[in-house]
Amino acid sequence: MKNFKQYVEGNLEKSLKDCTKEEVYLALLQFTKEKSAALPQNNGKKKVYYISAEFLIGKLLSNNLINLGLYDEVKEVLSEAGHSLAEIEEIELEPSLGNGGLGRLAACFLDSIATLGLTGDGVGLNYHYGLFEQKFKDNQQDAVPNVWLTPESWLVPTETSYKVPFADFTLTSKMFDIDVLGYEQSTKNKLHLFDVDSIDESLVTSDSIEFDKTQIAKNLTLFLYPDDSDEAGHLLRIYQQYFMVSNGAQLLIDEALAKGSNLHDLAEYATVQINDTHPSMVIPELIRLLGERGIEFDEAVEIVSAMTAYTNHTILSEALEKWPLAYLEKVVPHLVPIIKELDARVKAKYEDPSVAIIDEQDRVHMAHMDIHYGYSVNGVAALHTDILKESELKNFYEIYPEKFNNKTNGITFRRWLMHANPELAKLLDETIGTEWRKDASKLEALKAFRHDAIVREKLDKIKRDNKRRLSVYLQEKQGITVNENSIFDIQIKRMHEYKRQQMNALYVIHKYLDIKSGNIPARPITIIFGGKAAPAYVIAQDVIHLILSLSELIANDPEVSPHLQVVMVENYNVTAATHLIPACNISEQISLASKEASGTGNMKFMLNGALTLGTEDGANVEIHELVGDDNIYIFGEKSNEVIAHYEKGDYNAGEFAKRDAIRPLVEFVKSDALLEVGNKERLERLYNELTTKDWFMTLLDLEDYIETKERMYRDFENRDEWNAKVVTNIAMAGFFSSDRTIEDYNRDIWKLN
Ligand code: KOT
Repeated sequence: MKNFKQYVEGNLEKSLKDCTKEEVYLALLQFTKEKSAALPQNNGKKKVYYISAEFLIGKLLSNNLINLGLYDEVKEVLSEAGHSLAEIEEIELEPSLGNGGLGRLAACFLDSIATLGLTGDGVGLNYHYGLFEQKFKDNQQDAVPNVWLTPESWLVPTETSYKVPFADFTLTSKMFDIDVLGYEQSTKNKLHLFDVDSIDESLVTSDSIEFDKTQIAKNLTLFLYPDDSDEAGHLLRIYQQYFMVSNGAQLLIDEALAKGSNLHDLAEYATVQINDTHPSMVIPELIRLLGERGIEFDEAVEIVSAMTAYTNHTILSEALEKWPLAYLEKVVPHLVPIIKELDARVKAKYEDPSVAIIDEQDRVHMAHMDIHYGYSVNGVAALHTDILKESELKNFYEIYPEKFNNKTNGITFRRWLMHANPELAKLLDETIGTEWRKDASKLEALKAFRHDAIVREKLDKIKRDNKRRLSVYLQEKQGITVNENSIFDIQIKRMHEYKRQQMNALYVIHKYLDIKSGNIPARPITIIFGGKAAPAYVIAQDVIHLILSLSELIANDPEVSPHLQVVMVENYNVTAATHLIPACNISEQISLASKEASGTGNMKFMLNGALTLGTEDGANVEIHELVGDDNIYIFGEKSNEVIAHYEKGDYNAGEFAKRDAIRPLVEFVKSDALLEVGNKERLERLYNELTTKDWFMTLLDLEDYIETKERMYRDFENRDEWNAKVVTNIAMAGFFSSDRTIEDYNRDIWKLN
């Protein structure tokens, strides 16, 4: 096939040199789509359907060029013609079809399924607007609609269409596909995104994410996770979820029939991974569809139970879906008798009300249905799975010990190393050979270079270059100048109290007051935050406000600003992450122990040579085990201690707030100095929250956090020692390749050939 230069010059009838950036981008998109269209579909007998409300795929151009093995060639051809691939990439709009970890994990998994040559497709919804775009105004978050769909995108319309029945109408779907390429694989998979053909984008104005939630045929796929603070919002979510799973189930049955299934043997052709409970209605829907096709109820239950597996991503009780039966009656009345029958069978067998599907208040516990009627239940990190077995889902574990298993999360090294940090990838090639690109466990060979002065020196230079690049990016994007010689301390993730960005903000106050009192740090410090807060989550908005207010206060204080800078990156997303992570020295993973199921940012940072400052939570525990005590900075109370506090109810924020080391920090939140740049209502509310409730125990770990971070900053000054730790972290990161995770899923759960 022609190379890119010939392709452009043949198609556009002008030289690559003379093309505008936009012309190059469109040509490159077309070129890449044609290359991937030419690849045959993976077509094993059995297929995994990864059904998920979110696929946070991010930009695809570089990703696809890397996987096609064309990245270096295209980069060179472009550069010879005076273009930069990095600039061309910027034109692509990021599909933000997810909130955070759960959606990004789904995207990494699709990459790894294809890379391992397994037959597996994603099934989701074609949201017309991604997660809202975050803008800062008056030190507060403003949420505006986030357009990503343009006439030229990676979506390929298909002829596939289904009828999806609801209580009072039937919708016709249309399936769009995105090719999913594996790394240097000759076959591909698909991400199927379903849409309704009657959607009406005019319901949305450019400056508000509010819209009429009642016109389902016009709004069903408009937004990812529409606001659900009222009943209409809840109902819309149920409409979305059912639309997604009914399409997925109909597709799965059609594809199995086409391969020769007689439906009695459906589980030999398909297995469904239910990505948290948003797709749980796939269980009653498959039973219903099999019934329509002549299979008796008992047998249908048996078939479906042999082909559905559930992944739990959180123990936060407010995130565990429990739909009122009355809502399901309003939206999908045809599923209700099936769900009631499934529940009746459980109740006949087990008296324990805690394992019922329908509770005393007539709410349907979606996870309970998955556990009783699926064949596998997995958590996403060792500690998380243990907590599920020992506390959250203990009663289920006692009934079905054989169903429970752990699958520690992973990340694709194609995006998070090869693309995000090409210099580091090159250093690895030169130092340990290129095998790690196909087999991440080979990274361990780097350990032998822990004391190699040249390797350490090179790592140091790569980090400095990445800091410079990040600084240019922040300058262009947000007009912010950062000091490249400072230590970069980064916390990027969704804003949530359990993730404790507020603890990091209290550290900032500590450091500010310390500098004010004359203690100048050995090296300037840049503390970077990034993350969106759910529009209805008031306290999370207040924390953003605190960070932005601190940032302004410090920037305007000439005594402090040379030594300390606080940056809150606007509209943090996958693209921003690829710029931030390679430039980081300190990776903040400071959730309250037991609350972060796994985390995956922690893995990306480690792989890119940052050291972790973290609690013993989620996958931090496994990072700690792999690198050892000397190569990670752990602080705070352990998960069993935290769980005991909740059980005994003995955590008292007010007591902690009175301590000498803590009082000045929390008092500063509502101080006159801060109120000059901040909003009284927000800051006072946050102060009250921290000093009276503090449900996620910020103050419990604050002193230990401050001490540990100070120790880390000191250690950074011994750069040889620091870089030895960096080497160990990179060397041990191979375990967190999503290729390993997917091999585990396939071996234990999917069992594809
Ligand atoms: C959101 C709503 C309901 C249920 C679960 C979620 C959820 C969980 N969204 N993201 N997560 C995160 O999933 C990641 C991938 O497994 C984890 O690494 C992370 O700890 C979860 O918070």
